[in-house]
Amino acid sequence: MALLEILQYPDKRLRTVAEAVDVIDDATRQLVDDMFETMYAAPGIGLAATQVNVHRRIIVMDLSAEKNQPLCLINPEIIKAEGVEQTEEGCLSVPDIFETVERAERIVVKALDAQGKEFTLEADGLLAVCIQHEIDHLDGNVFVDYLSPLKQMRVKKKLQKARRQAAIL
Ligand code: GNR
Ligand code: NI
Repeated sequence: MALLEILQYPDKRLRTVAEAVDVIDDATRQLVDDMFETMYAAPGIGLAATQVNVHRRIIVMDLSAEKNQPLCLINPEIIKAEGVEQTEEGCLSVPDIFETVERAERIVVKALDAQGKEFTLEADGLLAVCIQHEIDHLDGNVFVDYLSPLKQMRVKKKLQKARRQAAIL
């Protein structure tokens, strides 16, 4: 097990489009384990491989309060989406920034689990939001991209300031 480094916005590597996984081998399962450990330690409710600079289509999530319901999606595909919902989102790659984003309200997603078995999942609420947020990462997108240019500039300034402060302390 290992903790992985999480890329920080606006790191250009977050713009990489991840490639589909074709073989799920021991190294892939090791990566999934390390991603879970990194997500739980952060702590976060989801993590995309893109955020740990691995550009393959792998997502881990756990929305349970007890942190005992790990969910791994490999090569996820949204096969149905309906409705619109606004939710306040955050991101481990954009620390301490929370902004409202519009997403589909209900989705059906098809993916492989860590054993390579295909499954479909119907999701709404925060789970649906999180899946869409993570698939965005795999496509090189960050939730900040949905904000107005002015808000995006403010987010960048706030993150710069926080990093300057952290460097001094
Ligand atoms: O931990 C996270 N919380 C969160 C809250 C609202 C909407 C999306 C998320 S995902 C985020 C973890 C993360 O950055 N995943 O990419
Ligand atoms: Ni994120």
